Amino acid sequence: MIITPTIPILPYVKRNNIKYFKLIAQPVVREILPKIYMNAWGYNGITPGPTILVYPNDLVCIRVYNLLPQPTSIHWHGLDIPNNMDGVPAVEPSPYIQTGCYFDYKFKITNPPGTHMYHAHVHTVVQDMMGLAGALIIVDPEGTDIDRDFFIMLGAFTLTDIAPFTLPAGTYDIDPFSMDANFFTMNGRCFPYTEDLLINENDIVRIRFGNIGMGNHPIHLHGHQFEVAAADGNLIARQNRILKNTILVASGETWDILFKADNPGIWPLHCHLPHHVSNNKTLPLGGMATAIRYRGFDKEKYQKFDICPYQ
Ligand SMILES: [Cu+2]
Repeated sequence: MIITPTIPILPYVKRNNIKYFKLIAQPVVREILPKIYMNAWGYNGITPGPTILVYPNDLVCIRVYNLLPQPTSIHWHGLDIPNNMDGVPAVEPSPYIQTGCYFDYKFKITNPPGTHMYHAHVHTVVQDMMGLAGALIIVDPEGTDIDRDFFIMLGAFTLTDIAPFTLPAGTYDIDPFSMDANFFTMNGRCFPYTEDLLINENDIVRIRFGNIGMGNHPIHLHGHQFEVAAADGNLIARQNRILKNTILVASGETWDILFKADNPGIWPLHCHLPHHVSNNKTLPLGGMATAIRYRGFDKEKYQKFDICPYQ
């Protein structure tokens, strides 16, 4: 099962061997921290949009409605599909979806299992930065030895009219042209409002990262080394994998990492750029951070520092 904390899986209806999905591009209000809301754009009421799960060789029809105040499209980022379904009308024979209209993207999933994304590709400088993006994951039908499988979309937003060094409750607009983001998200929320990744000791854990945005994010995991298992949805052969504890997730990239849960605790998983783990320049840990939390871990027992750890 693929878990996308705080983001739902997109339902579908199957008829005549075709999977029918529906996405509505629309303005959404996203609570990124308790009582701090941003006026964003997203799909089906949320940003990032719902996660699309498909299998190799699936025939899909994804109907995209446009309730935005300008034309839009969806680009199926990383998928090898026909030119007219790729969603870049400025270049390709693929249509603009005008306000109030819809388009059916119809294609066959020809890529192997892997992590991909979808995002708007009209007025990209605005629409991507307003939040029009989501995950499209091609699931391995063979199943795997993965016990816990997470997806995290990285994000960065510039909220306007909020004084730096403060976090007043309110609803704020996004400046999509800004190069100076003040809020950094995992699946559309900032720490400590991100959701922990719950695991069990001895689990084999996969975390899939995606990034559509202005920034590049070196994501660091504490307490473990991980295998870099896939790049842009392409599996890396086991003998070619490197062990790391920080992976740079650049804009447009997806990376899958794998590790064995062999060090019980509550371990940070966060972007290593200091500005990206702050909420609007305030001091406490915030932004693009979450925790890997082992079930049953007794934090209080480990807080007794008078016990010599070497015994
Ligand atoms: Cu970052």
